[in-house]
Amino acid sequence: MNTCTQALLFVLDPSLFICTFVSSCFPSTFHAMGAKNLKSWSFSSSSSSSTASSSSIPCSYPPLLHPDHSATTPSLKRKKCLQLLSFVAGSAVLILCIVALVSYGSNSASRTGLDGNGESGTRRGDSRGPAEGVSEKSSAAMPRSSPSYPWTNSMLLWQRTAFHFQPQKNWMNGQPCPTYYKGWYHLFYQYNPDSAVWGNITWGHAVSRDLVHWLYLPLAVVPDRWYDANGVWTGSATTLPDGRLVMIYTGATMESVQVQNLAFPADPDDPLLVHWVKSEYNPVIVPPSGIGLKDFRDPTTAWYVPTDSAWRVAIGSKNDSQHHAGVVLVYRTTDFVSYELLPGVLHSVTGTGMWECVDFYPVSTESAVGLDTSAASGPGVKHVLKASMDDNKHDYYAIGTYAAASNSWVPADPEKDVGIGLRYDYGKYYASKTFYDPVKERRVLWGWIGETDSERTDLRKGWASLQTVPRTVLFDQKTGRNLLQWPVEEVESLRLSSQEFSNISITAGSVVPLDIGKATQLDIVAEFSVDEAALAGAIGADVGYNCSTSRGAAQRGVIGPFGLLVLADEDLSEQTAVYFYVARATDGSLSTHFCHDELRSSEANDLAKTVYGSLVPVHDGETLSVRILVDHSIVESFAQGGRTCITSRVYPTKAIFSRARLFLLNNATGVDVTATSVKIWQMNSAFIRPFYERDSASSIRTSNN
Ligand code: DQQ
Repeated sequence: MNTCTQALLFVLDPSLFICTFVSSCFPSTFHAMGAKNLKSWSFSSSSSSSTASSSSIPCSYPPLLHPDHSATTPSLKRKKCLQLLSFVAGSAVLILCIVALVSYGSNSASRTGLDGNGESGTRRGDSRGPAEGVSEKSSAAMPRSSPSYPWTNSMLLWQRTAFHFQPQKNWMNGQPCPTYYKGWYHLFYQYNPDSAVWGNITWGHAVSRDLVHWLYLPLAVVPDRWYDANGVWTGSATTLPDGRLVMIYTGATMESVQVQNLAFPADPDDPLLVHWVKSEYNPVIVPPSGIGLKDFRDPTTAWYVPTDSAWRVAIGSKNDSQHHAGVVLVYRTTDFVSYELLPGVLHSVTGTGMWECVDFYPVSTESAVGLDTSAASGPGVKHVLKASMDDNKHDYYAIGTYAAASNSWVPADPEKDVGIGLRYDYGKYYASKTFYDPVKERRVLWGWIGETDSERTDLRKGWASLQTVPRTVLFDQKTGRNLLQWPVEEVESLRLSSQEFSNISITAGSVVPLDIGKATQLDIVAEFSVDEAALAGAIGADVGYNCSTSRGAAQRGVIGPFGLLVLADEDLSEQTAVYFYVARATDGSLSTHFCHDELRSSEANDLAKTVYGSLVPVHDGETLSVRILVDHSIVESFAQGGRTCITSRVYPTKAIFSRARLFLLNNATGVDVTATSVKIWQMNSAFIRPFYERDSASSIRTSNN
């Protein structure tokens, strides 16, 4: 950091200045402090070879934050620092004068309601989410004063994914609005056309024949009326029995009141649905009495109730006068223009706060097919209620029984109610949404992967956020208690060459490099078995274990962690661990945890890095299995056929391009583990690009269509 930059930093943020100053003057002290909790274990530098061989774990670990990138020696740096200190002291008076002048100028600008760009409101480039009722980016774990990491352009470029949907540029957030119409899958997404931070929310639009390759279309619905002037927010598509499509979306009015509006395709014969018209009746629903004007958003896909000859639409909210309860209101309509609020609420859970992006759909408990949203409840059918918790930014679901007559839904297990029980994904994942795919008779789930870096880095790289790969959702008939999520089968069309390893022994406290060449776009399916005799002896092992409160893969237990290290560099200074951790209670029962550890995923320090995870049910006779999709900066994992899923957004700085490696890991103290089978496919890139006229001639049609 040069002298001018440091002086400017001193003016803008004294605490950040001190932090940066100390770190650059006394790097070893600073980095030891910062890295203290990160480096309790490590793997030796092991070169990958064509035959997998294990290496043992040495006791030392190079600090992740070691300033390798600095070419200046410490003594020279100290001298420079003293010079800098004199410079800063001497300039302080002058700077304070400048600050006073700047501050006077900006105050007078705000007095006129204009900022430096002559626009009202917040500065261009700043997120307006919290002020407008959505806190869309939560990197709370990231210290506000983290010094900026010296990102290079190639590091940032590498982060762009190859087969996850993301817009060409700028900000995208949840909840997406997916649907199927006349041969095309459509994805409408919350999009800021102007910047890589939240604001100006508009519906971006892309279409696909196969949920893998996507074509960007022009913006679909833009904020141009008083009832959506502050944003065309989340909505849902409903397909009527005659094939017509109705969109209901939340508009944030000029006063930031959340109202529900209607939009229709301008030309129903256009399968691409390029043009949209808004209803002359908008807004069709306004917040009812007792509901906060900023707590009423994200209408669901409507479902038809034959006994009532009417449609129903659910909307999420909260009730602070009832112990901060998250609630779901239900409206009845016959024409989608006039709506009647049904008495009571579909469901509510105290203490959970605002429920965003509610989703409500049936699942078959008897067959492996998806159900249309209007499928009736009854034998063999349960209903899933999912809500995105605005308070903690996690998507929770529960499976229960729906009674249309009484407008109620009851969870099968009240202990695992919405907001306090199961989550779709235990990683960086929020504001998801399903749709019913009539072609393949399946329910498909989309989820939003936010960023955990700084907004300044998002602005620099020019984009922020992605969607997960679309996942099929089924009821888990084996456990009867949870859903199963799995990448849609079309993702497999991207599989290229594969390599297979079998029966690799990973002794306790070792890593095994897997020599697979490029390791940035992968589909991995791995199975593990644990030494039975050792397992039987591990009574009372790690009973209170919890991934997210642990120290990640560094925390050694008797029967875990073991699994894989993805996006790792050769000497393992960067690595994202995907692993199991087994605990055995004193009564002999086993509980298996499935976790992601991001703590060593990047040398960069201006990021939130988390240990994610939860329990995963494992039935007798099942091996421990995981599927992992690695796509540059995204790691999406599905344990035990998709019972527990975790998504990580990571930001490696060294484990990138051809330097990314893959390893097997066993950091348990008490058991040897066998990777009974590891199959790894290199993944092709998907075509995700603008739509050209020639595309209508089905140039990217797949054999599925
Ligand atoms: N984002 C939308 C809201 C929704 C939130 C606004 C979820 O409709 O509640 O961009 O991230």
